[in-house]
Amino acid sequence: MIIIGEKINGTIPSVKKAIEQKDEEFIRDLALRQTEAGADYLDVCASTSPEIEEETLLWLMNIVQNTVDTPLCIDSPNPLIIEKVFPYAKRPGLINSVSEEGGKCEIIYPIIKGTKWEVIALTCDNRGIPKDTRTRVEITEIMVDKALKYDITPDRIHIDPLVMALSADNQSLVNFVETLKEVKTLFPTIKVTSGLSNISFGAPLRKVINQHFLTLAMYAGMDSAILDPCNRDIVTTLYVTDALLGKDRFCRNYLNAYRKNKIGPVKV
Ligand code: THG
Repeated sequence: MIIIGEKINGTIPSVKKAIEQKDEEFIRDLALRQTEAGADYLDVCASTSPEIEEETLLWLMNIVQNTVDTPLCIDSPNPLIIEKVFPYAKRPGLINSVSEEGGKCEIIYPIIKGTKWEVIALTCDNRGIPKDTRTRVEITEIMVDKALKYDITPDRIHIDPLVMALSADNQSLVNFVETLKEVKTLFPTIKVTSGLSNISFGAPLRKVINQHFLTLAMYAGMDSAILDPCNRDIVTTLYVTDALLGKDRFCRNYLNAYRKNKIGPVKV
């Protein structure tokens, strides 16, 4: 599993405060802890007012890059902001995100053409987030076709099928799995990704739902996920599921993580 660490995000109240107070140490600590926990990418999302988003994102990116070598996942709803901060990234990472909404692919694809950058592509368009699998697959095909025009191959694309809240749609996971399967049949090398927390919106015991979603999505073949790598319960789920899926020979990783007190209840 490719882990995208979610914690440097201005929608989280403590991070919002750190951004307002220009608390570099707080951001540095999040970069270090998520890297130590095994994050492959670090999501950076300013989530400020549009006027200061560019400078805030750059500030976050620079702190992360001066602290760890972990590649960035540049997260903004505005492709023009991504275009502006992109030249300041020191090494190839992930763009979060494009979609079929408002010409995003046309802005982002040219800037990652000929690079090793990968991109998260959301299956939505100007009509919004589709309720059905079929439209999600159709939007995927459009985004992949466009990417090929810039020599961006499917293996550099992480499709995010935008999981609905289970409380709003009881077929949410079922649709996610169906989309994943169909997208992978069409494009065998493509990656499928998801945030963990959308599924549990509006429900009690959110973290339990997120954990079980992770297990089922991994079983279905999800390749990457945006999650909190410092959450011990999630880390436990990751190790256990990999072992159960036969992806951990002799359960070596699982046993090592247990010995190092990284999984299960905290031992004092
Ligand atoms: N898809 C894509 N990008 C995304 C999302 C997605 N970016 C934003 C969001 N969804 C993923 N990021 C977060 C960031 C923080 C939290 C949830 C999603 C969050 N964190 C809690 C905190 O840090 O306090 C703790 C969570 C935990 O411990 O499990 O709530 O869907 N492409």
